[in-house]
Amino acid sequence: MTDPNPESWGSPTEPLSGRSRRPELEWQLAASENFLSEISRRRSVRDFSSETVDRRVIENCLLAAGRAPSGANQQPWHFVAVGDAATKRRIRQAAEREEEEFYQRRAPQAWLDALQPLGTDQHKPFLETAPWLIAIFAETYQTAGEGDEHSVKNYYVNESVGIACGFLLAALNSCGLATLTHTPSPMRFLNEILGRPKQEKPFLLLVVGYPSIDCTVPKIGKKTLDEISTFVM
Ligand code: IYR
Repeated sequence: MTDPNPESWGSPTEPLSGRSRRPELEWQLAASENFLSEISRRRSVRDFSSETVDRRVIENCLLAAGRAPSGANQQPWHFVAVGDAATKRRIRQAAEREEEEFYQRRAPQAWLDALQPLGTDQHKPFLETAPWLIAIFAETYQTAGEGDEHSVKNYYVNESVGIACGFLLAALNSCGLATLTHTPSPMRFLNEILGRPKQEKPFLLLVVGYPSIDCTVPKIGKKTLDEISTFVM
């Protein structure tokens, strides 16, 4: 039988702070509109300027990403923020090798057709131009350290890391930074270049900075509310 005493169900609890008040509807509508208008400004950018971004801004955004909910609160993510020119160059070289393979041989014609509106190709100069690259790794299981045979499985890893990346994109956008979600495939070269252990699967390579002055973006739209949602009420 379940123990009726909630204190014995799990870890100790604490009062929920800061979220007990029910907000006024007017405030809530304005907040949702502001968030929508801010996030609507986000575009995937492929022409970056080399203007620097203070490390503390990146740190705050990573802390925001780390607030994401995760399976069993295992927080199965690791972020590597790369601002070093030599490391960015190595990443660009490795990514372009994979991309060339992709565009010249691996990608089926249907995939190339789907990418046509984006105007992408194997050349990725932004991996060197942008001030920061953030490689996000998904921790499939945990070990106590190198050589440790005993491992603990993580749950809902892709969902958890995907949510953390969403938080990160929103945080970076909120402080006026442009981003590109880049996924050279396969991305295992990131483990080697960045010295991450094999249980960490490269999940996403984020390019972060400011758009170049003459930056253009493809003319593409987003689906309407009716297209993306259904209300049952
Ligand atoms: N990784 C390649 C191809 C690519 C694939 C998808 I799906 C995109 O939305 C964009 C690009 C590249 O970065 O060029």
